[in-house]
Amino acid sequence: MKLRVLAVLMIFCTVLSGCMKIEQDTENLMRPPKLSVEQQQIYAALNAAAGTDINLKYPKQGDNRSAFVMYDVDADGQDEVIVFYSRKDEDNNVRINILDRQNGAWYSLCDLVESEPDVDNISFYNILSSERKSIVVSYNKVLRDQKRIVVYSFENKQLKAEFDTDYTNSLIMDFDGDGRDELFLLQNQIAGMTYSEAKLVDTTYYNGKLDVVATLTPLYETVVEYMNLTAEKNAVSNTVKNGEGSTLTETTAQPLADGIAYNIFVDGKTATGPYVTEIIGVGHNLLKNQLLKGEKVDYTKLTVRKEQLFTKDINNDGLLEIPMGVKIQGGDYTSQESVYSLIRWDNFIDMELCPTNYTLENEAYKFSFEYPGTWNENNITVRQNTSVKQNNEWIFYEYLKKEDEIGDELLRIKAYPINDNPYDVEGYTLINSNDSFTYYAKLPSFEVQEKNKLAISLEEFEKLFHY
Ligand SMILES: [Ca+2]
Ligand SMILES: [Ca+2]
Ligand SMILES: [Ca+2]
Repeated sequence: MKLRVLAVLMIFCTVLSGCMKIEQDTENLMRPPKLSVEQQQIYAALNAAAGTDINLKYPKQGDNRSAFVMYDVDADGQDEVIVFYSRKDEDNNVRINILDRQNGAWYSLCDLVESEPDVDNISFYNILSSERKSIVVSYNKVLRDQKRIVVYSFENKQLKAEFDTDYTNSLIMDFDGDGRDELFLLQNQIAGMTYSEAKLVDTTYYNGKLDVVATLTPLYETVVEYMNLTAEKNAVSNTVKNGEGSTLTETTAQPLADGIAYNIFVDGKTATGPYVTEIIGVGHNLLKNQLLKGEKVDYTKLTVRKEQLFTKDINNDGLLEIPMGVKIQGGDYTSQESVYSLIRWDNFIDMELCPTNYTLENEAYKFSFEYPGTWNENNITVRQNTSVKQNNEWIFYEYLKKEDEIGDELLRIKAYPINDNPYDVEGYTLINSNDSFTYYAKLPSFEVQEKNKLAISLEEFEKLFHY
C-alpha cells in the first residue's frame, strides 16, 4: 500500500539561533557620512532628541537588520522609523526610538531604554489584534546565547511593553487559527536553572492582555542549545478507495480532539553531545509533549542521534522527517560509533513516528548514502572492510537475520583522500570527488542484479549518493 500525501499544508518556520556568533562591528562602519540623505536627516533628528554621544545598534538577525527600520507602526499609511542606539554615558544599554515625519522634517516621537546590551532582531506580528501588527523585539542579554523578548504596542505615539520575558528560541504564528499570532517560546537549560521550559503566550480570556497561557516543563533535561524549530499541521492518515477498487493511504492535516492543530519539532543539542528532537503539540492555551505515552519519554529509543542533523522534508513530499540514529543489524559497532551510522527519518503521523527513509551517514569520509526504497534497518547490514589498509571501504550486504548471517553483497563504497593515488579500484566506478575525497562504487554482479530484488543499478546509486 502506497502512502500518499495529500495536501498537508505545512508551514516550515525555522528559527536559527546561536549561528550569528560573529559580532557585527558595523556601528562604526555605518555612521555618517555613509548614511543616505534621508538617513542623515533621521540621524540628525535622533541627535536632537538623544544627544550626539550615541552609537547606533543593528539587529543581528532576521529580516530587518538596518539601524533605521522603516515601518508604519501606527497604521496611518505612512512609515515611521524605528532606531536602536545606545548612549555612551549609559553602559551601552539599548534604546529604542521612534521617529516620524511632519512637513518633510523628522522628529522623535518616543524613546525607551532597555537594560540589555544588543538587539537580536525586530519583527512585526498580529499579536494583539488581527488588524494591526505589534512590534516584537528580541534583545541579547549579557549571558551568552540568552535573550529577552518584548512585545510592544504603539498607541497615542507611545511605545508600551505589553509582554516581556527571557527566552532562547521562538516561533511566532497563528497556532489556533483565530487570526492572531501566538508566541511559542523556549528557554534552554542554563547553569543555575533546573529545567528547560516551553511557554505559549497569547491574550488571556479574562483581561485580554498578553500572558503565558500554557507551559511545558521539564523538557528533555540535558538540552543545552535548541538549534532548529519547525512546525507542521497535525498529520493523520486515512484509508481511501481509489477508482479501481483498491485502497490507499492518504495523509491529511487535521486537528486532534484536544484542539492541537500544530506540532512543533524541536531539535536540540544535549550536554553530552548527541542531538535529540522533542515534539510539542500546540493548541488554544495548550502545550503538550506529543511523544509522552506513559510517565516518561525514552528519547534514546526515539529521536537521539549523534549527527548534527535536523528535522526537515528530506524527500520533498510535504511532510517533515525527524532524524533518528538506529543500530545497523549485524554491523561492526566499533567503527559505526566513530565513522558511520544509520539514520532513520520518521514522519509524525497519527501521533506516531513512522519510518520513511534511511540514510547511511559517514561524517569522517563526508558522504551520505540514501537507502533505496527496498532497503531498511532490518534487511541490510553494513561493514567496514577490515582487509583494506586505510579502512576506507564500506560493504553493504543483504541481512538474513538468523545468526547475523549475511546474504548477497549489494554495494561497495570506497573513499580516497583527494591527493592520494587510488589503488585496488579494478571493477569499481569512479563516482565523483569533493574537496576532500574521491569516491568509488562497486555494484553487484550481473547474476546478483538478476536474482536479488535489493540490488540496485549504478544509475540508481548515483541518485542516492550525496557528498
Ligand atoms: Ca505611520
Ligand atoms: Ca491565534
Ligand atoms: Ca518528507
